[in-house]
Amino acid sequence: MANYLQASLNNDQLSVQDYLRGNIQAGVIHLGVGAFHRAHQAVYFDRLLALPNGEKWGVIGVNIRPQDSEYFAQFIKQRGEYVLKTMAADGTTEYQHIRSIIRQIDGAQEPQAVDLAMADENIQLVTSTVTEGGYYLDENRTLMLDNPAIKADVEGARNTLYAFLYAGLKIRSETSQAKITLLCCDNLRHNGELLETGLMQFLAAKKDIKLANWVKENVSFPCSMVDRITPKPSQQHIDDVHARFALTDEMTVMGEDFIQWVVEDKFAGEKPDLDLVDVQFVDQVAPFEEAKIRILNAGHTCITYQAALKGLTYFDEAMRDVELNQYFKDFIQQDAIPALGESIVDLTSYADIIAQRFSNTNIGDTVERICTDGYAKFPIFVLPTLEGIYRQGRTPEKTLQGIANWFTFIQLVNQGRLEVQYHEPNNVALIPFTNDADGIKTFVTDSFLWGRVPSEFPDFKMHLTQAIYQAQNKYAK
Ligand code: CS2
Repeated sequence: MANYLQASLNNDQLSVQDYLRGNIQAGVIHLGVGAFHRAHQAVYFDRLLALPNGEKWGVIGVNIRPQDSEYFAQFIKQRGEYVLKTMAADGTTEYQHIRSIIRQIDGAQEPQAVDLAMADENIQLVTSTVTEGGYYLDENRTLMLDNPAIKADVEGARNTLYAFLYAGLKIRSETSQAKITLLCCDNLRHNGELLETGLMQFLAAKKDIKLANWVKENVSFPCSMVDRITPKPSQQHIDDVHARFALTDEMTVMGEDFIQWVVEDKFAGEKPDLDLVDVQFVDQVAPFEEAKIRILNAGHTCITYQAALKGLTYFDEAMRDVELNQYFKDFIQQDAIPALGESIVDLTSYADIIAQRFSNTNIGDTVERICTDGYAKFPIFVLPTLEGIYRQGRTPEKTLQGIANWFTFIQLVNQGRLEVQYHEPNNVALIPFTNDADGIKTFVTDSFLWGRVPSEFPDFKMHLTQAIYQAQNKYAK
């Protein structure tokens, strides 16, 4: 394989941050090295490493899922180096050689190596992207102790991030004692608080009071909002990188040019100077995360199943579809923004920017990617808008439409009537919805999805049922 550094030095299209990789020390562990991490947090750290005193913030990238071991082996083979391509709506394209993940550990194969790394007092920060469903909390923020993965982890297995945090922090508490920050980077509201409550419940289930007390004293859990649309890298993209730079890079990623990271200023360990590379440290992340989750993520979620039902492949096609474009505007203006209420974020301008980002024809983000994991996404992204509008005494028509289209999508996928692949880690939870006799009834009363709405607003069940009939008439005849 061609040498990355040579490629970037020889080809002025491939930019590289100015630091000697050999001088970099690890200060961060990241759990869950998917495409999003490689296009987001790893990029910020890559920039930080090039600044004076930045060299102690190298990242140790950790895989925690056995099913990703093969993929991760390739990342190890590439020594954690890869090319990031970013594409602006006006067609401006950049290629960057990212080198911040200086060490790679496959935790699914070598869990003890992760524990030792976490015990190292030079590690100040553990970041995580393990998907919204990867925290195993129910609608009451209760850890799903009956879930087989969590159950096994309480007994000593290594399925979830909790098992890794438990084992690593245990050694750290017994050896170095140094404080540490656990920074959740998944799209969950109050994500830091959720990670904290999940971990504390896990420690309670392990009956490890000593470690729980240590965590209370020595660990902080800031909230954060992360943003960059990161499509799944296509084969065409991999081929492009190969042709351009003579690199066989199977870990290359692509994303839009926009990037944002807002972090609550609450570090127990040393705080990296990420503000020097445009990370926003704030006292309250909530207004930023609410705006992002309810406009961007919910916008994606409410449109994508309709786009799939219409047979569209790319998300920007949905934004060019007259009906869906209008739907997005209506959903934002009638439901999402009114439910958000007062905000320090200028919500109208924010939504305009999101509309432009969604319309970027150069990123090739797929409807299929955004359809993934609907069961975990609706309660996080969409439920607050649903509830907020009912609370204002109105009917959230556009939100109901988005939900109804998801239901119809589930049915058609189940009947094998849609081309698109549905990647749904919670497939089991959807089975009752596909039952002809009472599928709709089960769906409209599901408390994981709709929280208190069915009981507090009895009309909801009828409204959603009607919206489902309409969607079925349109798409499922
Ligand atoms: C998308 C996100 O799949 C989804 O739910 O809304 O992956 C979205 O692209 C990112 O959160 C953008 O930061």
